[in-house]
Amino acid sequence: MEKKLTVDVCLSPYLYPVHHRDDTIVVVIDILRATSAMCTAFHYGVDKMIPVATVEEATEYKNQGFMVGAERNGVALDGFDFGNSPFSYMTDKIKGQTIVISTTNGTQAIEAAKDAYQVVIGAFTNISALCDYLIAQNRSVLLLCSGWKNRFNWEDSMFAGAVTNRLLKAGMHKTGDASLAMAFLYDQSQKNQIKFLRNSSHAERLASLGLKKDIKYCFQLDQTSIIPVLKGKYLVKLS
Ligand code: 3SL
Repeated sequence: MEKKLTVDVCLSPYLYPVHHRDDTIVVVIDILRATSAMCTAFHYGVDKMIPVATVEEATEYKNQGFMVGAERNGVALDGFDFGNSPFSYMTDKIKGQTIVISTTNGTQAIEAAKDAYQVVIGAFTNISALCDYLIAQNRSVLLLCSGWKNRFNWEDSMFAGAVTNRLLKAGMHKTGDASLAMAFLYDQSQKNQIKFLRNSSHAERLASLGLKKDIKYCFQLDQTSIIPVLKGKYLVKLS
């Protein structure tokens, strides 16, 4: 009998234990801005990234001589090499390097899912490569939204809706009402996506920090075909 491949959406890392299945690929999503920044870093030649949940861990790595990106509440933390802006990773100095990264939500979601069958990183900037990969795996998928401090957020959920739609078109089946709702909401909000986005809490937060350029970049489709994947404690380029 052919196996039924499903796509599920988890709207917050807090809910991850409820959605976890041993055999699914988990896509971690933090559109503004952690997973967009990670895709950019790999596109600009970083060799590995080490996502860590706490600033203490980030500090330990910094003390060992690693380059480290650290952000909390949208602000780059003092004493580290990078924040969480994709633009800060558009530099030759990251080529071939291992960079540690700790962010408010994105690295917490990676931590939550680290024992999954496989964890890959998704963003609008790698959406087509990501969907092609997921469709080719013949395996169920869980789209894990990083949200904001365990709350629902607009941009991660919309991305989950966009990916769900592509996977459904490829013959996968939705499971649970979150995937049903996000696929529907994504379609319905298409005409007003900019308006919704502008009013979303994190876009407002980043705009108030003068980061509109980052928001614009993070919504550009297919800037890279690289998919970062978690191997042990490292994110590496999926080969
Ligand atoms: O939540 C995160 O991990 C960050 O992406 C938040 S921010 O966009 O850097 O504010």
